[in-house]
Amino acid sequence: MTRRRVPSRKARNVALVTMAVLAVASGLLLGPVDPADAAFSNQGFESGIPPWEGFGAFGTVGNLGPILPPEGSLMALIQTGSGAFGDTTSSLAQSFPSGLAAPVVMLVDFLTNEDTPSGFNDRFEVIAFVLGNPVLLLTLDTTFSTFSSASGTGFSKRTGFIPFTVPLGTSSLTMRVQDISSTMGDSAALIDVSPTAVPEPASLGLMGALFLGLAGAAWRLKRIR
Ligand SMILES: [Ca+2]
Ligand SMILES: [Ca+2]
Repeated sequence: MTRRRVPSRKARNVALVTMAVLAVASGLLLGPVDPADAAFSNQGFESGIPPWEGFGAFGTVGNLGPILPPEGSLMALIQTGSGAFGDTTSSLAQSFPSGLAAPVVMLVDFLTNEDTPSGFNDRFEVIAFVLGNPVLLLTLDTTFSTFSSASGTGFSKRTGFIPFTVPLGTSSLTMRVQDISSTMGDSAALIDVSPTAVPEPASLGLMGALFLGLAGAAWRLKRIR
């Protein structure tokens, strides 16, 4: 009498995780990258908007009242007032088909005329596609964020500049500001690149990518159980 040996669940799980990690790592290490497709141009808006793609009300400014660009002499401004799509939404986006070769630290200052908190939960969001998956990198809103006075800016409150990291492997980046429930009290975001970005060692970036691979594999395992 013969018995077919069935791999244990643990062995199958280990194999699945290993395959996921190897797939991510090989894609990063071996995939040919055209530098032009991986380039993140005009990060700090010093040459205006292009190649960023704007939607709604967007532009560059040298200051907003007393607020100056953290880097260079220009920063981007997107807002929910006049010119916004549907009078509610504006965004800036850029894509990098081969994936960013290095992480980039950006800064955003979210400003609003809404009460904080209020039922009109205006928000700013950063959405990236990283290794093919959508990732919400940052949310600021009028309910949960911390604000201080923004006198002289045309807005009543601001968060001050808050950093967020656009990860290695990002293929597209979208930053969006949105009115929620009402178009009366407007909100805006000032955006620039961090002037003091500390280059992340490549090994740390790779670790981050491997972690994403592991997280994805773990999620898959949970699903198939
Ligand atoms: Ca700048
Ligand atoms: Ca609003």
